[in-house]
Amino acid sequence: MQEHKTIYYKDYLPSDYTVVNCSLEFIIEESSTRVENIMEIRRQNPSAKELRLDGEKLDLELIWVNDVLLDETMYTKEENALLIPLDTDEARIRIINRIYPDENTELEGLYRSGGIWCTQNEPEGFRRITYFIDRPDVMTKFTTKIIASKERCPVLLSNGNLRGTATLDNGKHLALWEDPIPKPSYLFALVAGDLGSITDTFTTMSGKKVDLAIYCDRGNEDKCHHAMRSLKKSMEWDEYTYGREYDLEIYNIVAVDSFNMGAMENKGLNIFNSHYVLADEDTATDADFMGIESVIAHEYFHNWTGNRITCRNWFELTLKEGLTVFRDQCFSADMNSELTQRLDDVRALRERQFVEDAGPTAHPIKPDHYMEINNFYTATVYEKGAEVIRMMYTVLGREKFREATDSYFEWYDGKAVGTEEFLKAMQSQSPVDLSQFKRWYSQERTPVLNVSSQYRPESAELVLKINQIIPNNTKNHEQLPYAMPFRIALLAEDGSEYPLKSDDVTLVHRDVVWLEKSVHEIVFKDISSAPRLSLNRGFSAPVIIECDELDYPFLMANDRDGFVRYEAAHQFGIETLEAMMNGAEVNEHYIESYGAILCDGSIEAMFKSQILELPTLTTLMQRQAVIDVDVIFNAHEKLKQVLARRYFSEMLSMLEGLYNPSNAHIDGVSMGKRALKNRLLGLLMSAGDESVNALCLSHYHESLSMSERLTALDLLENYAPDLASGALDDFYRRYQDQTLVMNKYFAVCASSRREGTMERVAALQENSAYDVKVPNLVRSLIGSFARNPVAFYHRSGTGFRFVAEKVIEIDAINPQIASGLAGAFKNYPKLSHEQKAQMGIELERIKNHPDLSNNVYEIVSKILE
Ligand code: 0A1
Ligand code: ZN
Repeated sequence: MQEHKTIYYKDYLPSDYTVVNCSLEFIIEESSTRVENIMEIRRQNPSAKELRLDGEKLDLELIWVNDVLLDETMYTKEENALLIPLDTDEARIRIINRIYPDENTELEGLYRSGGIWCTQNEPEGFRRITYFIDRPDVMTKFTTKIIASKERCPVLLSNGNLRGTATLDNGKHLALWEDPIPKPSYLFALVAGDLGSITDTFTTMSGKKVDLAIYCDRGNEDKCHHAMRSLKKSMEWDEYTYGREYDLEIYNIVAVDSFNMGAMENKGLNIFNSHYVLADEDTATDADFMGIESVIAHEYFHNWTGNRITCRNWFELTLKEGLTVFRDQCFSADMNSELTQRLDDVRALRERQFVEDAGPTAHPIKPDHYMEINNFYTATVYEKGAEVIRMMYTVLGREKFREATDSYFEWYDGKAVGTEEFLKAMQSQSPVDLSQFKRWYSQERTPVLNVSSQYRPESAELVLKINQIIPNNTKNHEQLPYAMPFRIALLAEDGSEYPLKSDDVTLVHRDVVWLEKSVHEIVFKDISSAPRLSLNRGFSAPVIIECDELDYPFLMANDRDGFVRYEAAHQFGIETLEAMMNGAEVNEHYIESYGAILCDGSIEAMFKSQILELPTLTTLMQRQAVIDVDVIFNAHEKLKQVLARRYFSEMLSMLEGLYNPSNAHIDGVSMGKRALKNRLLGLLMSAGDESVNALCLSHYHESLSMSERLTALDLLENYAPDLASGALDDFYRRYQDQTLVMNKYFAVCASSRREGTMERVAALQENSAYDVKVPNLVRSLIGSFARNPVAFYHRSGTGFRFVAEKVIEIDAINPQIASGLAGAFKNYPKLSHEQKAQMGIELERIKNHPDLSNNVYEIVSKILE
């Protein structure tokens, strides 16, 4: 059995040595790559006597220290390190080692994706390329020489600016890259291969010209234009919004098919999962187009928040990720609709992060220990991290926030820092003391605000009582109340807002109260009649609200805050469904309020489609003390049916009005129409009407946009299986050669709520379009199955067994993907006795598997704790 070590934040010490310059030479050959690494080392701790270099899976050939070749007695080689005695303040280390990119199935370090050599070094992949002090607080100037066959690899890329190329003997050529800006090794990148590209230029605000290029597999160049447009918009936005200018002569993006995550912000050479680059109207959904825009922006924004100012250690990951997610969310809001973006972000947060925060793998946005840092690229570090930044933005307001970020960039440019430094910059402009606010960084789980009110007509006062309920952490220790901005309104009969006047609380803005105490009793004055409560407007704090006084129909119809309107419908839906789960009939008031939204011609299509979405199975599961998927699923289907039957003709005629088979435009209005059309079709299909099934089939065939075609396919699969098989065959035939579309095909099959899904998923593993070594395909087929509650929680227990087998099988290939999949078991503590026993057996089986990775071990042992 392997030893699984825990690393603690409290043990952090600065590095004894640093690497000032690193000059790398790669000779790329078919079966292996030779790496020559010359480092200028400087001692930082005067009492240090031994240099420790990280290195994993490296074939060491030769080492020199200050030009003296070392023999094996002069250094110590451990499994993952090289120890060299070194008692000088400066030294030159030269190392030659060999690596094997074709054997690298973990996709960390240098590996081959298709025929392309590429790298992924965050967080600790560089040590699989050469020996190095592989930690983010060691910032180095890199130069990179790449030598490879000119025919196999006409394109040779690395970070920074291109300093020269040359043709060599034996059909080889070389490229020399120099990155003038010191960076941690996790931002190092290299790409070599035969790639197509599109190019463009961008002129920065100070007039410097930047050459832009996007590289992809030959033949896909036409699918890169949306990504290029997104890149240019991002560059402009960061100049305008944050005053941040790009700092190199070149910005390259490369799309590869095998990638563990979405994309990577390597300095001047981003490497992307092709899913977040390639798109055209025929093959990409609206969500794909939006995803590309936001991920391109995210990686670009990292140039300042992550690369120039980086993290002192990996516990500080949210410093760059929370901030960069916040920046990309604001960018997308500015490019599209602010409200739509906010609702999507809140929805994603609650579906993924709230679930994580409520389960056994919960952790603070700044964790204080980890076994495997790769397990901490989570919804908590990213999305909750972004909400924490957003709260500060809300408190400071746009202008002061900008001043604070200006200071942050000025004070810490070129440094590796932590969240404390960011908070210092925020505090410099904050109207309130942020000391207590810092608890958001160190505590875990989602706080609940219990809100009640009392109206005093005689004094025209409203007393608002807000009680923070702070859950214990995963170790069952008590936690302390948070400070947060809480945006509220007290609404009069016509939806207008009473001005908020109170001596009991700090109003950081007109409509934002600053909560700090576990209990607040706030008296609002001059309220002439009993108001309606409008709470947590815009989702100003990432909390759960409990309040039994909310007038849902009123808020749905009258609130001027789009989030509260949406939220009223959402909560009303939850209450209706939960009552049905307990045997009640459908709430007639809900049906009426739903109909009012449906038939309101003044509501913009995208917003309407968002409001009309019923609470998801995941949302409902999360609220149950003991999870019972069947009960939820049945209530959900029944409610859809009731709504569809009640508003059948309205929905049908609205659907027809939205249907335009020739419209495949990628703009907000068209996307909104498609979203609403898909929502209505989804409701109508649950009614079980033959004519709607036929209509769905015709939508499948006639739609020109992938969003519509895919929705129709999914609905046929779930509601009209007789028609589905022909449509699935058609889809497969059309797109079998396009791996990005095959991901969608596998996802539809694996998300099916019909009986027999597991058997079909098992069989699809043999399909020629499937490859267990390609993460996107695994996520689409196996990951979608594990996220399909109806199939995964099947009473037979076979869903648990199947996913456990896959976790073990995939762990031997790619531990990061395997541990992601193992997260599917995180509802273990909330299962019924019988299902818990079934899942427990599978979790034990995984945990006891010999040679299990740290990645999977950490997740499974937390779940079993
Ligand atoms: N920094 C990237 C995310 C990323 C992290 C790890 C990876 O491989 C192990 C890849 C990408 C981002 O935030 O986009
Ligand atoms: Zn990021």
